[in-house]
Amino acid sequence: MATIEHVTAGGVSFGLTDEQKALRDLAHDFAEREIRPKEREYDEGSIHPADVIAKAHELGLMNVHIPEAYGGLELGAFEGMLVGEELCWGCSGIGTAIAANGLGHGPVIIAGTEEQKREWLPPLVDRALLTSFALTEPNAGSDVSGIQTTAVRDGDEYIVNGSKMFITNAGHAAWFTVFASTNKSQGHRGLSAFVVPVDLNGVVVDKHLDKMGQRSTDTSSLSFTDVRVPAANRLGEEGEGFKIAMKTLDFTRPGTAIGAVGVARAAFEYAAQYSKERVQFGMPIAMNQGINFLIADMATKIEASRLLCWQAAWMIDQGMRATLQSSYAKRFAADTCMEVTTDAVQVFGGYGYMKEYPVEKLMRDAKLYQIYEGTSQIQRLVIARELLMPRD
Ligand code: COS
Repeated sequence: MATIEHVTAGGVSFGLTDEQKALRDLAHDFAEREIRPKEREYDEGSIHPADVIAKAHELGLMNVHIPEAYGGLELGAFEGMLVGEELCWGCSGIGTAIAANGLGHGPVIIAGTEEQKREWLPPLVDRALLTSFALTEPNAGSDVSGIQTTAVRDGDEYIVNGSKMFITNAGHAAWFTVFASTNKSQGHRGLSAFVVPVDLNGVVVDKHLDKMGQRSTDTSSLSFTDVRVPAANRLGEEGEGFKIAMKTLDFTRPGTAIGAVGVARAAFEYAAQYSKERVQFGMPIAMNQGINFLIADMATKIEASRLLCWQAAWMIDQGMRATLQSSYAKRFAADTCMEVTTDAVQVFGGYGYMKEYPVEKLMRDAKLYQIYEGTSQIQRLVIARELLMPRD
């Protein structure tokens, strides 16, 4: 499917530089050679893709935003778009396992002190270590201010108690960014963020959760029982946890949304190809307007989704606040992905519903985009608030 390149309008350039094209081609090639051949087996077995993660890390396709000062590539949010779309075009289960590391260590980049960045970021460059963003709880999903995990100060430590739910890569993570309440009476203003290594006493990875789609990304629940976390591991001041979480999500939501574009593009490609091969009533079904209008709508919505992702990433790279644009991208790309993959199954008809064909997996994988990193309803809530009650 053609993508926009070298198009300029109103002073905004959509052209990719040679370096950006090379990065996209590297990621595409990696997805084709290393991810696609494994996607089915890893999906069926819900297998953690440690081998693929290690190779992505070696090639520089992981942790791409870590600043150069800490050994990283310091790629912009826009470059992240080019990598993310290709990896998830390969398989969003494997792609998410790679990309979610950015969510895990994002709060350190955003809110860490110089010392904290020196401690936590270089090891991620040296080795394919995983990190997790431990925000969601059994009773606090969309409502972040309802977090019940507590962190009580005791000298130069905090004692952390509570549990976390649906945590990406938690079963394989070296450390977690944990959001906990340091002052219950303050609601969202009482939340704080901590780096919690998995080997501290009292940290237990409870359960690998069995999911509908994106099955090769590990999703686990966690619990903390009297875990003594050094106060030096607190990111930002006490009470700044909520805003650190929101700023992290502003940055990562377009990165997740572009994964949905990759999945939708894969579904589109399979459906377009199949529609040209499948003959019914003496002609390829692509000749039928009922099908070719579907194909046209799929392509249009994918293109629009990509543009929204690119816009949000561009704003982030300009240092602008992109809360609204990140939610536009996440909402539209996630819903588009669900629609496009559902339509791809429709184009394949009975075959599309069979596991033997690739589109049923894509439809299962798509659903998660409407749920994680803020449901499509939460994105609408953010969009409406940003439009009707804007903050500066
Ligand atoms: N950047 C900086 N600050 C932000 C912000 C952002 N994007 N969004 C909100 N804030 C600030 C607000 O300005 C407000 O500040 P004050 O305390 O100074 O007034 C504070 O944070 C609380 O904001 P708000 O009143 O909007 O909070 P709500 O409790 O109403 O929740 C939503 C806001 C729903 C947007 C938030 O809880 C959310 O994003 N939920 C979904 C969480 C999610 O994505 N979960 C998935 C798990 S991560 S894989």
